[in-house]
Amino acid sequence: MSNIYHQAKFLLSCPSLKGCPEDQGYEVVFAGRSNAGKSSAINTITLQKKLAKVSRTPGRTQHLVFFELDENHRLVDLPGYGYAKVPEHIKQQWQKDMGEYFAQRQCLVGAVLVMDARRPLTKFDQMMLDWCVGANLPTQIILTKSDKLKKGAAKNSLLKVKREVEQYPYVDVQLFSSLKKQGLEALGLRLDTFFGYVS
Ligand SMILES: Nc1nc2c(ncn2[C@@H]2O[C@H](COP(=O)(O)OP(=O)(O)OP(=O)(O)O)[C@@H](O)[C@H]2O)c(=O)[nH]1
Ligand SMILES: [Mg+2]
Repeated sequence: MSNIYHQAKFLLSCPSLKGCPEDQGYEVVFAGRSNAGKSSAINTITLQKKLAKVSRTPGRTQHLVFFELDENHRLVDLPGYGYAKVPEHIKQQWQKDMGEYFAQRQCLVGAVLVMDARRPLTKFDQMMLDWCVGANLPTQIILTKSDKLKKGAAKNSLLKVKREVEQYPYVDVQLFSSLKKQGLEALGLRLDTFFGYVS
């Protein structure tokens, strides 16, 4: 995998689409339920412990957070959706904003859909997947926290999701653990293809 991810720097964060960086260059978004492990996955892929804020409390990331790899390439940490403890109208607004982000963002070249390996494809996960598929977006589903599952259970989870998404040619699935750094190389190679860093 390319080592461009290691040079990721915080660029900006914004509460809604209005504050996003200009829609140019190439962007890969990390999306998924709150507490799934999106921010942790960004830290893992960039080999930086504190780049994206990680928290045990679901709903930590409430802004769209942009990290730049260089002036034309960015990673984006989306707010976790499905968080139960924010008011319903804020949830609705997030959902609307995120739907628009997927549908309208021209520089978006790929998505990493982060799902908990222990309970993948919740209805929220399905909604995100529909946005990705609807936007014809190459998507890597990472089943995180795989360290919390025994080998057989992790494999079953992987097979289950694989079966569900085999109808979509641009969607792939892998196991991932930020804690054990499992699946890091596979994710890095997939990001490389999203960005076009193919050697
Ligand atoms: N065991 C284990 N714990 C993990 C892993 N990834 C994340 N966690 C833990 O899960 C919790 C949530 O992680 P975050 O990375 O903050 O999750 P997030 O999806 O960014 O959450 P929001 O910002 O709230 O949407 C933290 O306590 C992490 O330490 C993993 O691979 N294995
Ligand atoms: Mg987060």
